[in-house]
Amino acid sequence: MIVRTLEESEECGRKIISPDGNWDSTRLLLKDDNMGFSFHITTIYEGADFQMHYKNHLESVYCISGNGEVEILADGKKYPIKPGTIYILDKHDKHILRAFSEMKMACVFNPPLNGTEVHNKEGAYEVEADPLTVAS
Ligand code: 9YT
Repeated sequence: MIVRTLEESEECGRKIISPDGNWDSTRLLLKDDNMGFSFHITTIYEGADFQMHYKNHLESVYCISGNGEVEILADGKKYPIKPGTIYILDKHDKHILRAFSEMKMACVFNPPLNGTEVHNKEGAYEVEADPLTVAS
């Protein structure tokens, strides 16, 4: 069994601050834990308004506190986010996240992150090639 606290995870280098100034995220569970998913507590800063496109990952995001909205670019639909809301990006949906107040989110990624990822220009995380599946 693995037991960690948010506080100790923040102090031991698991907290990543996004260079775009929109969020920070403490990655409590990562690829090297071998669970098949990663689990993060993410803070979206008040006023953040940014686009993401997780082409290489599936993500679920549960709102613990704060208010905002998520807009799906394919159809322009906007969904309010408040404590208790989960949004599930099951189709690698290109989306915009807006925080009307600071939001605390619990996020799960499949495949799991290795821990150091920040968004590329497309708002995606790169995936490392799995050495077991690379042809020799
Ligand atoms: C809600 C969201 O996806 N925010 C971006 C950061 C991400 N949750 C992460 O890397 O932990």
